[in-house]
Amino acid sequence: MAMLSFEKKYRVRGGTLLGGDLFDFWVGPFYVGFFGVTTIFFTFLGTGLILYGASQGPTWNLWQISIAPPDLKYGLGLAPLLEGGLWQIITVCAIGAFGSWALREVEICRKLGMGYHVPVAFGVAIFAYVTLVVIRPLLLGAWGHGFPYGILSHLDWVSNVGYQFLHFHYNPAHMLAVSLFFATTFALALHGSLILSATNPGNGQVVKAPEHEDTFFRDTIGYSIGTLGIHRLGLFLALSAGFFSAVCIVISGPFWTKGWPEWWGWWLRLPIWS
Ligand code: UQ2
Repeated sequence: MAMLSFEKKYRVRGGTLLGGDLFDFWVGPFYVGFFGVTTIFFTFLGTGLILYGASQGPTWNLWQISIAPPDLKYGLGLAPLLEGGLWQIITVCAIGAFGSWALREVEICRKLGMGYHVPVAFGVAIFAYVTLVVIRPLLLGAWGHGFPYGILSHLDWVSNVGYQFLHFHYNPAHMLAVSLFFATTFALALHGSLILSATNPGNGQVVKAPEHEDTFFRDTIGYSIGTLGIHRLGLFLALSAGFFSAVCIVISGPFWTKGWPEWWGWWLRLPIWS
């Protein structure tokens, strides 16, 4: 079905979670909805506050601009605007914008009668962010444990927190997350190359079907996961990578305070060695 006639058929009222018919309309190609309005609100407010924070800082160098969280002495309380208060409001705006965007996706899924896979997948990314700036700081007792909003400063934060645990690569959840990130790129490389090889075979040649795709992998490794299966696997690998990234940072501090290499002492302490 051509896009324009498809849109006529599916650009229908209903499926909203909040606001009823009030915001149930489109602006050009974009669905608005109650959560479109809240997305715009939080995005503009948050971005404006970042710009204000930058104007109060020492530099306009894009790489060096940074909005820092409060000092640890403020604990879980509110901090003055220029001493982390901006970071706190910007964090609320970010979560408001990300959450609104996810709920707008849900409303569009409902309109189209589709599954909620996309907003659920986005939800895992939001969860990873919220773990860094809310859950872990709450568990550690200070907003100052959040990461600063700056291009270079957030890299410094990752490096510093990593070295606090001597060698972060020994964190078992970090190992899992990294392996899942690699497996995700491996799966997408296999899938992307397979699809292009079948559907773009070269001038004058006929486009190949899933039978060819299945046969390629049966011939090479004796197994094909299938056309639907590869997408289930891809989603599973990618979401697992994000999930275990959140786990690896939330256990660092709240549940393990020594160096990560030491964690592996449990293996040396097994009674079977004596
Ligand atoms: C496949 C299949 C596809 C694919 C790919 C495979 C026809 C178009 C890539 C092969 C994938 C396998 C065997 C799984 C590999 C496992 C990991 C953990 C990366 O069989 O079906 O559909 O795109």
